[in-house]
Amino acid sequence: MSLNLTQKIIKSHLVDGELIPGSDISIKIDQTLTQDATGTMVYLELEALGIDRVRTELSVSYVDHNMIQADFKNPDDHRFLQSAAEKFGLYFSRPGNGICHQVHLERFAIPGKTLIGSDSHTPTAGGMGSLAIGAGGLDVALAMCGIPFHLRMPEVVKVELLGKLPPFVSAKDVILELLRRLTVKGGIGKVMEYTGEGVKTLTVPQRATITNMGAELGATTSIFPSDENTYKFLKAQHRERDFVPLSADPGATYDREFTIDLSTLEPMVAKPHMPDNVVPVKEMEGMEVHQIAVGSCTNSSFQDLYTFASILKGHRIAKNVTVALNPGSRQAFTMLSKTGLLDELIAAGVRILEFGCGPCIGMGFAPPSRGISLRTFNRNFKGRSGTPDAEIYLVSPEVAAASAIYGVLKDPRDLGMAPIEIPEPEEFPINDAMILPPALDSREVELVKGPNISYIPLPEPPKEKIEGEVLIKVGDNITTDHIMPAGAEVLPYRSNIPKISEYVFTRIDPLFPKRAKEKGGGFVVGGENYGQGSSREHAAIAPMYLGVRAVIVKSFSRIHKANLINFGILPLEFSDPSFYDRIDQGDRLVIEIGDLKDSIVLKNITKGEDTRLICNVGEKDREIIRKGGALAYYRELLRRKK
Ligand code: MIC
Ligand code: SF4
Repeated sequence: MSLNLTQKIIKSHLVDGELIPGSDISIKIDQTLTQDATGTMVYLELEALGIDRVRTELSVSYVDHNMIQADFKNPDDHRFLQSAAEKFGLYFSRPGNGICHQVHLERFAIPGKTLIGSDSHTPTAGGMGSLAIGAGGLDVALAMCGIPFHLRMPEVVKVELLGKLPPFVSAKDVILELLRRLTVKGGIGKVMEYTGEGVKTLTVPQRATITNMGAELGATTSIFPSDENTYKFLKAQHRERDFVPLSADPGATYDREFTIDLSTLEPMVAKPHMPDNVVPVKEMEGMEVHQIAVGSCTNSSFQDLYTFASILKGHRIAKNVTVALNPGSRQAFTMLSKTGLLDELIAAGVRILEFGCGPCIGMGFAPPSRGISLRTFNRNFKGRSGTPDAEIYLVSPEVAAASAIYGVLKDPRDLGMAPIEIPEPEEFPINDAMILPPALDSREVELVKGPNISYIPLPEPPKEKIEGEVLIKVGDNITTDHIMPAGAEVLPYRSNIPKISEYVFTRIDPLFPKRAKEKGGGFVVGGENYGQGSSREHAAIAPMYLGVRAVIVKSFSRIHKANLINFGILPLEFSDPSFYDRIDQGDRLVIEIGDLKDSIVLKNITKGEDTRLICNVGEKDREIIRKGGALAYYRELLRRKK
């Protein structure tokens, strides 16, 4: 039978289940990655699971999100992560080496391998032909213990690319166009598989921009075939031995298909406050801009930096804008400096920030009040930049550069410049000195924990009947940034659940944590696509710590739902979505879960009404919830295996 590329990789890693969309499957995981903001929990979980050494082919711990080091908390986390990498046998990418996804693409990703990462943009490695999936931290810890990754078999969507991008139109515009067409819910339960003649016109970093931001579609992952461009990239990384040619079988079928003609695309912009609020730049040209930020895991490859710098060459940034760059990796930046273009950026007045996530996750370079900020990033959720009333627009490096010169949103095609020939390096400068290899013998290594590194609270197994108040009612597309904000104030508490729980939902309702504690916990009610965005399991652990027992919504995002299950919070969906309108914050609810079947009765005592809720999870997940979460469930399993 002819298989598409996604099915081929899943089939070759399948441990359990069948390739039937929607059914439960588990797959063997070859590689894992973590970053510091989710990683501290992951290694506390690994410690709690009681294993000595990771069982994957390769696991890497990156430090890229929080490097502000305003006090001891942050460097303590880095030291803990380094000691954990040593103890459990991981590679450790030191602070300042670059953003996990960019470095992983350069140095570790391999076509045809499975990768899960405790970061939602792990699909970046799909640009290399890896099946790369974002997951909650505990799922990544379990994969490191050799436990197969459990998911619903996704539908596979064929995205056929035709033609070639016109000058000054970017890979970013491809994914913005997809977001415009499909919305932030359009990819849920799906893998976006790219095929067609247009594929060979895109380099690996351009493909990675597209697969990276496929996360914003809610897709399980996105993937490109592995072809001669993949070989060229790997060879330039001195990794040609990792090359495997991969593509869909001739005659492979897909669950859905559509086409994008690259030659018809134009520069696009995602307006505040959602990545799918996309219009052509032309529609908004001339809008005054106060700040421009270039970088993030979406657009900070050498090619992106080269494009940005080539357009700025010989210009000064306009006096009404400040412009900053956070390069994706030391390698990309070194390469830029070798071309001489770094000097041009400095001369133009661009501020050079650290090689890391930086402003993308609100770690510095916040916009001014009501400021308009253009960013080459992937998320523009309200408040994420650190300035609650800022307006964030997502654009390509080409649009960012043109706008930096004029101080207004500018279509780069109107600059009158000759098209930029982006060089495809024959060889990248390889220097892995900032990646510490796994220790050979780690029996004596101790985990180094600072005073801010706390414990992992565990949920109670659920009672047959749960009664409580609706602590908050929220709308559609609520992100994990709404549930558990990040940024410079909150990120230092990622290793300290009691402390970070004081910030749950505070971007929507500052009184939420206090109310949840006073009421002794209760329920959260939400709309469609609840929990979209990041993979941070803190958006489940911290509400669980505050006593949230069930989240009742119209529909969930994939990673957040898995995190709720892992931490024993019941993920429930309305069988009749109109019942959502008949519940208010403060209503007293009872849910009778009995032995946790898929249909559960909800009684709204305040309104005197009943409805049915659906607990749409597989049998294994039911058992996990019954046992009081995945840590308790798997700890017992691993102990028995020993
Ligand atoms: C993000 O882009 O939101 C993050 C910060 O990278 C998160 C991970 C985190 O919250 O630590 C993600 O995308 O998963
Ligand atoms: Fe870092 Fe931003 Fe990428 Fe998240 S989206 S990994 S914060 S650069």
